[in-house]
Amino acid sequence: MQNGLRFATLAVHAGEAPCPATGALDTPIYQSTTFVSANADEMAAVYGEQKFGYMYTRYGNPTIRALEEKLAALEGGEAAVATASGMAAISSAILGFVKAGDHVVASRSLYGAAYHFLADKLPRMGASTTFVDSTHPDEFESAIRPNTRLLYFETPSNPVLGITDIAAVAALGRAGGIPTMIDNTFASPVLQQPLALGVTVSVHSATKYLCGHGDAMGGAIIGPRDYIRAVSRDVLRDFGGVISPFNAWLILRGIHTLHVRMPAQCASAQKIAEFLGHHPRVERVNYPGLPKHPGHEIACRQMRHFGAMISFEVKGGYEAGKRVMDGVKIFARAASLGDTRSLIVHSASTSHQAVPREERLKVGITDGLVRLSIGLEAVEDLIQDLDQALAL
Ligand code: LCS
Repeated sequence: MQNGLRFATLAVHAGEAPCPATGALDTPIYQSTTFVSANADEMAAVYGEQKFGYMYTRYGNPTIRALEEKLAALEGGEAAVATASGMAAISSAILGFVKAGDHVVASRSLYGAAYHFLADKLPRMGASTTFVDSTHPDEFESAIRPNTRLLYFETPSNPVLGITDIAAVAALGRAGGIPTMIDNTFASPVLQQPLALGVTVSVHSATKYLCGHGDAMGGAIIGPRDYIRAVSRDVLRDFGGVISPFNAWLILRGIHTLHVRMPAQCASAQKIAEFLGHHPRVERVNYPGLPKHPGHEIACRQMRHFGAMISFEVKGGYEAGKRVMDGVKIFARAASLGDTRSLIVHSASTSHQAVPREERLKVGITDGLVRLSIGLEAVEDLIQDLDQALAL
């Protein structure tokens, strides 16, 4: 691809080209586990990497390769590797930096499974994590130890929409010679370009906005070429969390419209957040596009739009939150996010039911907290739906 092309052109074209053999314009799904060599010498050269070629889909596949090149182009990274899920991306990316005896400083406000990986799984491997409030980057700084090998955070964070100053954390990492890693799932590369702000590695649940249609699981790691090569060979090949060619193709197709979907979903989210902000039954709205949000100014600096995720506290606590979730007619009562369909979750009774109340309160997951993923329906219909559910 030519340098200097704009995001929309890259979203449509990067990583893809018509098939030279057939002229097929769309990238074929190479639904094959293995690839043939002409003779023993050629196979030896492919294995030895003296010659470029495919041999086995866990090691690489042309459809997956197209997705990886598109992801690298969109995120402005040197290279990318696609994975089976967001958690495969997060766990592999962390293991690309961390070994026994190492230490990680991570935000406390993270997607639950990412938190569990850092809090429970890393210690099993002899590494440890200190959790901090990443909305105060100085907390990162004071938690750094001589064996700290990674600073990890998510912004906006799931589900409370906390905003971390990306450039500030990246600068801390650079000053200490420590790599930094962001989960860029909530923003997507349309809204936020963390590598340009100095972050070392960006990870995604591609299951969400990148795919965009709620029909494929996937993940992505984007960063320096040598690191991506090391993660692919030393972690993914052995742990096995590779994406299927079909899911890679669905995500490739989803990305073609990412730059059109995302601003539309964000515009609706802004209107819904403003509506909720004025609603008498709503105690508080977490949306970085509202001037009242504590991270609003930072979000204005580092995001192009403010995202399509909102959470809000319903007056009346636990039962009131459940009532809103039960009352909606258009929003789907479902986990995940980034779909064309709008989704709703009452966190305390569903996604966070296993988390002790005091623990979830510490990260702002209050009893009446309801999370919305805003889709592509007419915003007036979504507002009406919430209005009638809040009136019940
Ligand atoms: N990172 C973030 C910010 C997420 O929200 C999720 C999943 C992941 C990583 C993991 O990605 P996966 O392995 O599922 O592709 N978030 C979910 C959620 O909020 N509800 O269900 C899944």
